[in-house]
Amino acid sequence: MLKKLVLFVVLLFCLKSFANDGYKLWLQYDYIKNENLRSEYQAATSNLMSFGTSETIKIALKELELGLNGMLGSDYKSASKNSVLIFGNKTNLSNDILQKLGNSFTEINEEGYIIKSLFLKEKNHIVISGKTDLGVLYGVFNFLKHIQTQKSIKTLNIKDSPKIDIRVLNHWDNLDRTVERGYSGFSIWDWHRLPDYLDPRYTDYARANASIGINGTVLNNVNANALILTPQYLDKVEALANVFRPYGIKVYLTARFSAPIEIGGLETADPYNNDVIQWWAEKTKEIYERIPDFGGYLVKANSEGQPGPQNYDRNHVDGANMLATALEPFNGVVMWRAFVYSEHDVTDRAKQAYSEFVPYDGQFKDNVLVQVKNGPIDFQPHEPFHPMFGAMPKTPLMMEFQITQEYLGQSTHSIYLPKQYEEVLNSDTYRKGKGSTVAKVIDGSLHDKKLTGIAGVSNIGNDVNWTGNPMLQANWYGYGRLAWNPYLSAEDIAEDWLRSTFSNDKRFIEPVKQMMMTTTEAVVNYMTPFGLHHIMATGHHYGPGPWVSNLSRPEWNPVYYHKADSLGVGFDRTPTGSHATEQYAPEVAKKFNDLKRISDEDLLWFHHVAWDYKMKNGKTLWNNMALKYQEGVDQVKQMMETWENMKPFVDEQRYNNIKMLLEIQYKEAKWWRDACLLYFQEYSNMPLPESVDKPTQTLDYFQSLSFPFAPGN
Ligand code: BDP
Repeated sequence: MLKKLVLFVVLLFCLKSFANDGYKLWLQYDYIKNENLRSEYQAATSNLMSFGTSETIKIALKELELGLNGMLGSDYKSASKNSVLIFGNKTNLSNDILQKLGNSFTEINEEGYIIKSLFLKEKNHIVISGKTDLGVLYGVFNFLKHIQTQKSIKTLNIKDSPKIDIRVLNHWDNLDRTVERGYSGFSIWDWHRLPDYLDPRYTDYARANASIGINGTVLNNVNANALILTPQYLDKVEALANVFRPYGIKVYLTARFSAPIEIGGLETADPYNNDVIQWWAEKTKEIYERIPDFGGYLVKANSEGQPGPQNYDRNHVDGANMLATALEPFNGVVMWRAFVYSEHDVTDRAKQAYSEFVPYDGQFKDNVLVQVKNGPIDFQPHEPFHPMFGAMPKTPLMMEFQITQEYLGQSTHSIYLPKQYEEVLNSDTYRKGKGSTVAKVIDGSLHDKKLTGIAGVSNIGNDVNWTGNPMLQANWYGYGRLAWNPYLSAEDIAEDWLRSTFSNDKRFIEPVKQMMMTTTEAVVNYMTPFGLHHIMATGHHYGPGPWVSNLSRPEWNPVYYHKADSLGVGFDRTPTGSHATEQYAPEVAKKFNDLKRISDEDLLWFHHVAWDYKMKNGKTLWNNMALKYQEGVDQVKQMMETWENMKPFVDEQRYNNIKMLLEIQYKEAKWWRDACLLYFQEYSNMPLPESVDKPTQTLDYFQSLSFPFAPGN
């Protein structure tokens, strides 16, 4: 009997290392095998004392117990009687502890936390505190991260606060559970069974977000359906808000501008019409009666066919301010998107958002944020930063990053996006001299903003591992970390993620971290080197389509963006072309205009360059382009090789998962290289350099491929 039991336990243990479906994300809480470390952690945490009775504090306690049990073993509590781990918000702590914490509380904001080691009444204490219970929860997650990443907890003295107020995910999820640009299954919101059936996944979602500091979620697609605002759906939204609340996650909804007509029975949605104003006021009140901490509305107006104030000869300010007035009594905000472009503007799509919005600076109400995509076109593998950043000193500008990989190989390509986010955040707008980075615009420090925000278009779906590819969990994680602190380094975040998600073994972390750090460069190389952009196939954007020229709107066609001809390739946005560079501060514009100073990665974004143009390295543009495509392919090969060597450190399930996906990525990188080079060669009329692999198919073949059921469309 005993033998059988032992066998069973051993078997269970082995199975564990084979099967990890990735559902637990970065909250794996794996047992720490290093005995010294384990006893250090055990000694410090064996007595937990929580102060406060809120749901949030209960969650913090549960999380500590779960994490410590997992990492230190179930007997950790008996380790020592001489130390105490105390957590609770400021108002609940005893005076002697408060005295020891001194003026720490003046250094954190409402969501911030303190973690401090102190000696009191003959005992070692670790105190985790904040001004609010939510701050305490964030502190608890941070403390657990210390142990997950195996840092010393002997003398802790941490004070940390989020630098951005609104840190939201944008779900482009539809009410029928399809997800626009979603590549990880269907929407996790099971609208049909809500509000009565509460999928445990809602709690797990809130917990994962809280663990990285995300504090809001926009539940539905920016291409909005007005039904979400009907009582039938608000019942469901309310149920979700109740689940999320103790985790500090506020719910926001996208507001379809024509909702007063579609569900309100009015004849107009004109923001100057009194009935319309009244309708929004009442609708908003109805929402707050259900959800007192409702965050507000996200609006896509007069963009890609969505209705908006311009349908009534009003402008964006009129529309945004009307909604802001309705939200004002409840402290709600409007996130008004700047992603607008019109087929009637023949100059340059990249200029339109700036041209349309910058003149409105100073006219929006205080509770309006203008939400701007990271670059001026649309979430490309590489874009220069959006010229609006820094150009509207009187308006809070929110960053919109895309976590889902609409244009970056979707969920099969393992791309570590925080590297791209970091580049954007570090870009210097020069709006108030050198050092006026995009991060300073977003966190409000450049122009002293009271309200700040950041949004990430979610890559989450109902796939068991949430993101369709375990490697892409890092993008959700990294987005959250940068939303909390936009000055963190992508490399440090990658390391934390790897340690929390897979292993603390250096032989694993170093190579995989290096691999992750090359991925954004690789995808640019094998898809759109030197500033090429928007050359993806039509509609689903899956795979190459630089030849596409038959779409009804000029700026939907790849040929509009690359402008390849017998002379050269690239979009001239300098003063000899569309003048788009003039939308940047003079220092930045000068650099972009100057062929000698512009960085290679922005070259064809801003210039039409001859095929035989000699680049900085002395080689022609054509040769460099071909070599870059090849380099991208080689980089993916290298990623595969790195991963092959990681087998000993990763459970079999996730190891194989990632391995198969890397093989797809490699195949598709070659597809991109071959299709693009064959196509551009028709214009350059130049041979491929020796070291570039010869395409194995014809251009006709690549052009004949079609994917009617590619996801996310
Ligand atoms: C584009 C997407 C489209 C979105 C749009 C947006 O192709 O699905 O609706 O952006 O951000 O990238 O509104």
